[in-house]
This record gives sequence, C-alpha cells and structure tokens, in this order.
Amino acid sequence: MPGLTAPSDYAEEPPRHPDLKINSKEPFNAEPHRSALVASYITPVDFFYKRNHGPIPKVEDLSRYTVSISGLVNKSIQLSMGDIWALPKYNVTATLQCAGNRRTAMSNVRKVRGVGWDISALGTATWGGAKLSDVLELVGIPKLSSVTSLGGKHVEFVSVDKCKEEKGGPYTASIPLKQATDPDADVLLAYEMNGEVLNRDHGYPLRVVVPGVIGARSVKWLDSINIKEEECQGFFMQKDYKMFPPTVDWDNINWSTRRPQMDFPVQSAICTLEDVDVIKEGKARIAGYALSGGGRGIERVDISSDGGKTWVEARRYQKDNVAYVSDGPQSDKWAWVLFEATLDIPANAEILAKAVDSAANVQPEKVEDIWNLRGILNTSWHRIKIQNSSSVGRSKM
Ligand SMILES: Nc1nc2c(c(=O)[nH]1)N[C@H]1C(S)=C(S)[C@@H](COP(=O)(O)O)O[C@H]1N2
Ligand SMILES: [Mo]
Repeated sequence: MPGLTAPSDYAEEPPRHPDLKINSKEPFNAEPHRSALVASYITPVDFFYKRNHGPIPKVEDLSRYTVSISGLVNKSIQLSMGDIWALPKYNVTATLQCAGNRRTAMSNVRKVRGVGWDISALGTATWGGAKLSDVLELVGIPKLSSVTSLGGKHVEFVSVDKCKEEKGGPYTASIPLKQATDPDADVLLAYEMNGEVLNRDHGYPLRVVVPGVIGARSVKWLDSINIKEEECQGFFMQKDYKMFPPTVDWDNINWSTRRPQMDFPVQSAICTLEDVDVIKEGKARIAGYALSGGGRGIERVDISSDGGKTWVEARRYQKDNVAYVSDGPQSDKWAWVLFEATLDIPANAEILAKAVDSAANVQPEKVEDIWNLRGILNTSWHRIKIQNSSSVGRSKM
C-alpha cells in the first residue's frame, strides 16, 4: 500500500477548531475571525485558514511514504522522509494568502464564482523544511538553473487529493525552475509549521511553500515532482487563478489568453472592526495586516477616518523590540506586517486602509476597477463604515 492516499469521501476529516468560520464544509474551507489575525504576528495553526479542494489525504505508515522526482532529469529518484530530514533544515516565516481572499466584497459589486472569503484567507507561519534548491541538486540540477541539460524549465508538484475540478484527479501546480533552484527564493518542502509536525489539513507529511506567491502554488500532501519543459497544464494553473479584465465574463472567456497568477499584489485590511460597525465617537485603536508579493516589504500603511480626505500613517511592526524597516535585514521579507493607529473617530465615519509596498505599488481605490469573474486578488482599499453609537438605538449596542 502506498504511503499517502486520499479518501473519496469526507468520513475521515481531521478535527478543527470550533471558532473557525466555515465557508464550505465539503471540501473544508474555513477562516478565523478577523480579530484573531492581529492577536499575534505568527498565526496559531488552529486559526490558520484552511483551503481544500477535496477530502484530506492520510498516511497509514510514514516509513512507506516517498516523494518521487522525475521528468527531464538524468535519473529519477524517490525520497523518503528520512532523506528529506537529512538535508539542511531551514525555518522560513512566510505568509500564505489565498488568491480568493476578500472575494465576498468583490461579489457585492457583481457576482463572482468561487468560495466566499472575508478578509482572513491568509496566515503567517514559520515553516520548517528542506529547500527545494537542495532537493533538486540530488537529481543533478545545479543552483540557479533556468533550464536543465534535458530542457526542463518548470517544476511541477503533484498531490494525491481527489478534486472535482480535476474530475477526481489530484491537485497540481508548477513554478519556474529558476525560482525553484534559487536558494534566496526560499521555496521549501516543509514538514513543520510553527515548530510542530505539519498537520493533515496543512499538508502532512510534506508540502510545498512558495513564499510571496498566491497560496494555490503551495501544493499540500506532495506525492511527486516533475521537471517539465512546459508549465503544469492542470486545472488550477490553466483554468482558475488567472486575472481577467472586468469586460471578460463566463460567456466570452478564453483561458489561454492569460498567464497563471504567481506573485500577489500589495494588500491590507483592518482586523479590529467589522465592515459595518458601531463604535463610540472619540479615540479608537485600528489594527490590521499589510503584505505584498515577491518579497517586497511594506513601505507605508495609510489610514483615514474621513473617507479619504485626510490620512495618517500607521505604526508597522513584525517582531517585538525590532523596528520594522521595509526590505531591512532584520525583517521577514516573506511575511505580513501588522499595523496599528489610534484615531479620532467622528460621527458616521468611513475608515479606510491602504498600503504601499517597497516598489511604491499602491492598492487600487475601488473594487469595481479590478472586478474579475473569478473574484481573485481583491486588493482594493479596505473600507469600514461606522455608525456611531449615538446615532443608533440602544438596542443595537
Ligand atoms: N494538494 C492541494 N494543495 C493545495 C490545495 C489543495 O486543495 N490541494 N489548495 C491550495 C490553495 S488554493 C491554497 S490558498 C493553499 C491553502 O493552504 P492552507 O490550507 O494550508 O492554508 O493550499 C494550496 N495547496
Ligand atoms: Mo487559494
């Protein structure tokens, strides 16, 4: 019996924290309450969003588990967990963000297809594992290669889960060989999350973590790695997770005209308030997260409490006692930045947040301008409408 198998139904799902907000039960898709995100810089595993496309795979006997590496290599190999553990171990603190984060707000403009997510389809963990660049050296691919001697240019990851989008086949994705063999890109085959053995929901026994890139490329329950000339042709690379202009809809879509989304753009959201909230006039602490893709840091987070007429800069932080400097040597380049500001909240305010990354990219003002049929990458300014407690009845307080 192989080391890693996928059930065909949902009878053997792992236990989950009861406080998660469930967006779809089967497959299990859930996110924490937004306030849980800013309670700590590192997201506890229980409160880390869970994004699945089928029943959760399981391992009966870890000693039989292997991951194969084949395709355009001179000699295919099979690695056991022992072989992976024997490679140098790296701990990389990185935020995973689903491309569908904040999709619900995009659907409010015009209906989009996909699991509805509020603002918590992301989390930050310290991932422990081997670097993919070290693993690929075992099949004779040197560091910083763009093409192998046999013409391989892409590294495909294949899982074992049964996804209906793949007609019962497994989840797949690929990244360019150049990124996979670059030690500074920090692509991991991870077996630990926050110092604990990876759990079933997050990819036990081994998953890919591609920092700075939409979560969809970080394949869980890794079964095999293929070196290919072309990028992966699977559903989730070719017929999903692509960004279309607002004029494209389901009746005129041509998937092959766009590239699979990789890096995510600059993003931020306020986590201490609901989108429509009732708070007293006066001072209030506003806190949230900001992040950008491709390893770019967060240069600034601007907050407004008057619908964008005036702005103040929020304090940014990652670790205690270390001043956050975007792209600084002490900063975690693949992780979010938390922010906070204390503001005067006038009556009937609209509170806004927008972040600027280290390449001076700014979030778009309106969700209408970036609407797309799959509802991905809603990075528009996060808006919170305040109804002051004095202007609503006591019963609503
Ligand atoms: N095998 C497999 N890998 C997968 C998925 C999946 O359904 N199956 N979902 C992807 C998506 S869309 C995201 S956003 C992340 C979510 O990772 P998490 O559940 O650990 O938060 O895993 C990715 N890797
Ligand atoms: Mo995702």
